[in-house]
Amino acid sequence: MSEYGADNIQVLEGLEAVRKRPGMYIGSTNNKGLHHMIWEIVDNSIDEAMAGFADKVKIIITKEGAIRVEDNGRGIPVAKHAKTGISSVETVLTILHAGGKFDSSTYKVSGGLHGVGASVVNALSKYLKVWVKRDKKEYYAEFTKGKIFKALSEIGFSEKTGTTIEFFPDFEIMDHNEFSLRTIVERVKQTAYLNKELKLQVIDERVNYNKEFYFKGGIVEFVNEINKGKDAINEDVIYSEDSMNGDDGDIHVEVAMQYTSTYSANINSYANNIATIEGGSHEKGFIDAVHRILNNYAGQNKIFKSASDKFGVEDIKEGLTAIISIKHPDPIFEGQTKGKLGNKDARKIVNKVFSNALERYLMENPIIATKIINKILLAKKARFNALQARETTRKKSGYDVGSLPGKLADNSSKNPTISEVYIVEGDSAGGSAKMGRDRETQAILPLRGKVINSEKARIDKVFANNEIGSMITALGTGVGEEFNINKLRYHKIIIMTDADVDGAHIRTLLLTFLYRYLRPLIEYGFVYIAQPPLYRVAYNKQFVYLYTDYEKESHLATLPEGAKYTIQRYKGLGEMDPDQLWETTMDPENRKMLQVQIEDSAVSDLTFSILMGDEVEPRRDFINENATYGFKTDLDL
Ligand code: 0RA
Repeated sequence: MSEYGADNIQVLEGLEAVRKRPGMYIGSTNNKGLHHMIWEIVDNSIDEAMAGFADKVKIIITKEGAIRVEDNGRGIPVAKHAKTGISSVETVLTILHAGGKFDSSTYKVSGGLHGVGASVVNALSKYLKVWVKRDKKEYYAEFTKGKIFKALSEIGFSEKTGTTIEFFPDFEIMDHNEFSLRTIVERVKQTAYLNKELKLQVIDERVNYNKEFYFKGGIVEFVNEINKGKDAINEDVIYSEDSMNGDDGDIHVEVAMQYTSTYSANINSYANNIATIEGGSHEKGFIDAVHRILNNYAGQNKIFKSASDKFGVEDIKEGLTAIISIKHPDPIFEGQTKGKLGNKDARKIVNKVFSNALERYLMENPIIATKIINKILLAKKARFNALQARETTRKKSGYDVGSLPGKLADNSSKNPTISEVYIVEGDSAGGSAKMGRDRETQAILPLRGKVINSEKARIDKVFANNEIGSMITALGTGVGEEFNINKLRYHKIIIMTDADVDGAHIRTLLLTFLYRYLRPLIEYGFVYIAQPPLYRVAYNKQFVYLYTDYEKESHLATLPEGAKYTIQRYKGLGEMDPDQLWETTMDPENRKMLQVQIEDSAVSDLTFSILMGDEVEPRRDFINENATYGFKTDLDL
């Protein structure tokens, strides 16, 4: 074990820079940046646990709305730091250690997305308090806006060891938001699944919430959770774990997978506990392994008619749920959202580790192996039919690739960055939208027939659906292997449905399709939900549009007692004339829209399966509890 010391801190720099340009260090000052502050602190405790020195981390949202993180690790060292002349605790919390690592002999989760450390959180906090227990003593220090307020001192005795940090964000710098229990639990739960030895406890003192997350089975339990309610083909999750030497030291690999009788793929990868939503080398290595081993197995067992016959990658993905979790000594995160693992060595190593495990599993379980092979044969057949269905749709409707669906009222600009397409439920609303729109930038695609449920239907049926077909053509990107984001014709895809149950259902069907087949459109933030008003209140010859029940109640409360007003409740978009629709829902100056975001793909997969899958009961419960359809939505004004 290397000692924490001056050598490990490469650049000493004050915290003024952080307060001047917070976005550079914490990503943003919005709600996301605010929660990022928590992970910067928690990750240090998790590192301590992953190094084998702690087994429990507590995250507490205090009554006052501060965050307190407690671990039972060794405690941050308190001795004087050679370079700074102050204690190591104070050094860690007040000096930006660019590129510095405490201890490179262990994996660091904090080497991840930002990995900027506790000092950045301190700089952005109105106050930060730290308690350290070590060497039979307890120490305390306090900071304000990153500066020492009470220097480190001994405050008592303790038999225990560990670190506790409490901070309250400085809302002069961070946007005024509150910590979200849901966001915290979602991330904590994921971390607990990925580290089977770790106990994570979340307490929200504001609402008396207290729960411990501890999954002895780790990612095997994660897969079971995702597949709850689905029909498993291999009852027991196939699992393997191993460490192998890569370019920068040992890479630790864990993979769990299970086939179900569903049609979509749920492949979720992580590197050093960070979700790699754009995939990357580790995910490629896994897919290579499954693809190659299943083809080999089918070949050896004379499943194919000719030697050149093989499963495609898309075939082996159908109904496949997997978690790939690696711990890499020096992870590189690339891509648009820094969500793609770049390390080349991870591909080979994951491939090798999982190939061995899968090969052995198939040999030892020939009956299940046959079931899996049969499932993939069906997928292969369906993919062939889907190609034909797409061809037929093109021919039947008299257009070839590139020509647009007849019902699309396109906009005149050919510049995708300023172009928007409204996908509108029903012909009458479509008519109003066409008349009310800005013709240069806004295209209208009215939906007439039923939108197919992409969760329950196989790929060939999905592509044969007329509404899906016209949507794909209008968007321009193509799907599957043809998908090309650079061909996207509109940078805002806006779903506009009625504010009733049917509207919500159609919206969910559309989102399910986009999520399953055109996920990058959501990941890049191109997908929005229009927010038509629910009410129009007329009073004293004036009227206002109100978008939620809360807004309506608040507005009515401002009217004088006994005021004579009228309320109109809009049930459908069709009740608004073109001018009203423009003014309330489509005018970029006035409209409110929700941007669709994926919080965590594994969790989203879960909510999608619940919403759109076969199980009726969990689905009903879920709709009652949750209105956001597994997506987080942010206001975009
Ligand atoms: C460096 C060295 C040692 C512990 C830590 C850092 C440490 C940091 C944090 C941050 C939150 N919780 C933490 N727990 C431990 C240990 C040095 C030693 O005792 O030998």
